[in-house]
Amino acid sequence: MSLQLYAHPFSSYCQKVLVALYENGTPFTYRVLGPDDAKAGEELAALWPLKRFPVLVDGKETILESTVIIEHLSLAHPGRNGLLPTDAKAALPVRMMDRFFDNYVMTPMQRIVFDHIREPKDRDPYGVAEARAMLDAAYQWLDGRLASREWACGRDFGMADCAAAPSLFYADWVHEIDVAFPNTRAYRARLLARPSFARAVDEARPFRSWFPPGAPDRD
Ligand SMILES: N[C@@H](CCC(=O)N[C@@H](CS)C(=O)NCC(=O)O)C(=O)O
Repeated sequence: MSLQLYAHPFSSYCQKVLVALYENGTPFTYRVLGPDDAKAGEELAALWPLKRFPVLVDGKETILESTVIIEHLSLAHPGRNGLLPTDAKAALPVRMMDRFFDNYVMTPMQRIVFDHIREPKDRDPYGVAEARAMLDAAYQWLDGRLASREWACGRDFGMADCAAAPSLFYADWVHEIDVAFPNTRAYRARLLARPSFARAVDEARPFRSWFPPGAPDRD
């Protein structure tokens, strides 16, 4: 049975998984969530009542969480890019950097984005200021790490880069990476030039008007 991915092209966590799939040309059925396919939304709610996406269905297995989906793909559907080293110890830095991008780039980025959806009376300026400070600290730490690395963990593009691509892409839209962090800025540009992520970005272009703070006229 083919893989089925419940996802939306404009969603950052879905792009993370799409990059992994596109890196390896892994065939899958794309169940695009949205008003054009109510059935896909109903199926998602039945599979995962928390209704967060992406969700991957592989035969009888339902796999939740973008990181676990990529780990599943690398074990069950390995392609030319393994995405994670097979050696357990060597895989740890990849998992560490995946957590870094989800927790300290994606999470504060989403906090800023979601603040824009709230009624003005419910906005949280303190939380947004905290998120901006977190992003600056993350950009700075990453800048040092990338001084000697092409990708998040060195020469091989892997799972951590799948997480980095959409998180830095959108984070830069809400809190631009300062010119004081040239390695982080150059890494984001390399990610955008990577064909797997360039494809995900192109597929999401029609939805840019949905971006709550307003998408900038670039990228
Ligand atoms: N930790 C989850 C996060 C998934 C997530 O937050 N997805 C967002 C889209 S980027 C979502 O489902 N949003 C729907 C909502 O908040 O109702 C993962 O890694 O897959």
